[in-house]
Amino acid sequence: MTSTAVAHPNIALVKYWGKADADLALPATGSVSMGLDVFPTTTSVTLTGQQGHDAFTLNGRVVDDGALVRVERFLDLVRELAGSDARAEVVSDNTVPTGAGLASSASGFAALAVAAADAYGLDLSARDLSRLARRGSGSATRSIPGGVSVWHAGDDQASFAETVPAPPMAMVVVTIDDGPKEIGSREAMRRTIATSPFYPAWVTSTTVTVDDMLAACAAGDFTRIGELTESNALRMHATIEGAFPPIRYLNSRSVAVFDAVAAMRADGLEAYATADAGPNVVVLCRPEDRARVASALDGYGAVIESGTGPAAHLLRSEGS
Ligand code: 2P0
Repeated sequence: MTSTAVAHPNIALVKYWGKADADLALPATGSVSMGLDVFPTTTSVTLTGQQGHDAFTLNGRVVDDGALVRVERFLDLVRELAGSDARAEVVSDNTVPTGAGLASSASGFAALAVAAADAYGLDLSARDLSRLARRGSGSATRSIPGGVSVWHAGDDQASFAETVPAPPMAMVVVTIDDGPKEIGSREAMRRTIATSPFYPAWVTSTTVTVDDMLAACAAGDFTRIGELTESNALRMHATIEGAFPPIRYLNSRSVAVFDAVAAMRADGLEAYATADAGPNVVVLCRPEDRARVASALDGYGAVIESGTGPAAHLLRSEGS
């Protein structure tokens, strides 16, 4: 039995930064994101029935380090739900630049959740798939639904993501550096919570921003969505920079893109910048402006345009 699923990354308009419960992967606040239609991850899960370990191949290479442990722990959850002890072979093709702050774990664990649930014979709702993906990586919760989605804070049952009404939007991804980041977001979140004096203010302000963002999305107010997006990203980076020892993900070239985007707005081209746990910058714009925004940012890094992406879905389910 082989099940194959595809999922896309998402970029948060209101960021997730910090857990309320690490074991259950419950976030300290809600978050809102737009799913991309570029950089898909395609993952196949085949039950081998063998004892011992699961096997994991990523982009043609056998993985035997911490990433395998993370996949095995995730599959343990699926096995528990399915009442199975069968081991699995996971083969994944991830077109996101791994570790570059573009949430490769989001599409990765969303595709794995859909494929593994099918392979183990679980018939999960979209909500329960989202809750399952959450246990692999927080941001994967939001890669289960398509379009613009909200990931609710709450307990294990209530913390899932779902699509919300929003106006048509596009993003331009400016990849400044596709190498692995110096400090992963999981560790960086822990350090931020433990040492940044700004963290409590991040939690209270982001809780308000989630509601403001959902209202702006429902109203189709692109300008407000953009303003909230850029402000929330800068607040997240300020909070992270307040950690000790400090963590700084944005470099001078990232800041130059934020400046270029501000200059676009001054020229009447509405665009807003955001950035995750790495130096790359993602620019939110109206769909009709994406080519102009992309050409204005050519030269700052590798530029890729994206529309709003689909929900994670099963591609094939083949019996052996
Ligand atoms: C986000 N990020 O909302 C935020 C903004 C990065 C910056 O979610 O520990 O890989 O697996 O739950 O999902 C990256 O964190 O962390 C992330 P875990 P994850 O997209």
